[in-house]
Amino acid sequence: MSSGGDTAVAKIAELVKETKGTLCIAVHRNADPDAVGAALGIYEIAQSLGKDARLIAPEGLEKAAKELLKALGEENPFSPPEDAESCETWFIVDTASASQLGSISDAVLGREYVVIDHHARNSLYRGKGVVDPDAGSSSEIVALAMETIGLKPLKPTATAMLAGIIYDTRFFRLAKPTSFRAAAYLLESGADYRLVLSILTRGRNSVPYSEKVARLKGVSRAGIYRAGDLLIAVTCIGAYEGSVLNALIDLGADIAVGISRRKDRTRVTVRSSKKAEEVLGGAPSADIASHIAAALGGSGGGHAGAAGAEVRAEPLEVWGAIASYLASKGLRVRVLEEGRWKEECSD
Ligand SMILES: [Mn+2]
Repeated sequence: MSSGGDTAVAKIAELVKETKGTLCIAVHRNADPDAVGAALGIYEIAQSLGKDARLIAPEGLEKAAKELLKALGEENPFSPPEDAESCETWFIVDTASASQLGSISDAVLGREYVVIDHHARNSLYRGKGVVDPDAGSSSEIVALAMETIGLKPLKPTATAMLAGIIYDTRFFRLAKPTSFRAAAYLLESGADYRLVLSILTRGRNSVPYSEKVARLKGVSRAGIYRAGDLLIAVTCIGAYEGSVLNALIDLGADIAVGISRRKDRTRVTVRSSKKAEEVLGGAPSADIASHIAAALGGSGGGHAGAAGAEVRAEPLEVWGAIASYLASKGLRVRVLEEGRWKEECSD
């Protein structure tokens, strides 16, 4: 279904040109900076072609996106969902499914529409547009489309699109070659890099107090192990598992495991790095979660980088199951530092 690549990107302006009547550009609900950046880019392409264009946000913008627009001195350029009725054609950006369109879903799907997205699975795509999982963001797809037609975005748009790329690639950690190419084009067009960094890092200080405590506790309790070249961190946590494990991955772990005791069961959360994927093959987080579930009786599954399992077993048995998964890959676990997670998880 994908129609990625340079030739497809070159067609985006053509697709805008072909639209008839009022062109509306939709983002997903609770739109993030990538959705906003990509939408503003399409809006500018449409304006440059003399189209009557409108931006529609079905259910508002998320915090980082609001702060971005505020810092750019833009009044919220999005029209309310009620305006969707007057739209004759649509561009849907950064949105993978009809449910993400919320209340405007029927208005959009009843019309001609074009999809611009980078999610691996997009159930809206009907052959018109670009769905390129090899792109790190939707904003970069649109930026490269602008470059193709020699259209330099205005400074606020360029800045918003750069924010979209940096946000979705987690500060270029998940960047693809096109992310850097597009970022270079946006910077050359006047994007304000320092403003983007200050907006996107500001959010970090607004992490709730309890989440910060959970992260610090999780890190301080962690046991550190080595299997081949992979570093594994295991910790015992009761809340904010994802946040704690992402912090451990950021600190250098290739596999981070959070074990959480519940009354009669043990919840296991797994995150893993790109390197773990290269070394172990398959989808490591999901494979570990499934292995734990199969070994100990329970359920488990997820994605390559993030997964979870729930079992009726002791934390030490969970660790045993992880070690047996690694053994099945020919890796023996060695202890670098036991940490305190076993004690913390033992009552
Ligand atoms: Mn995105």
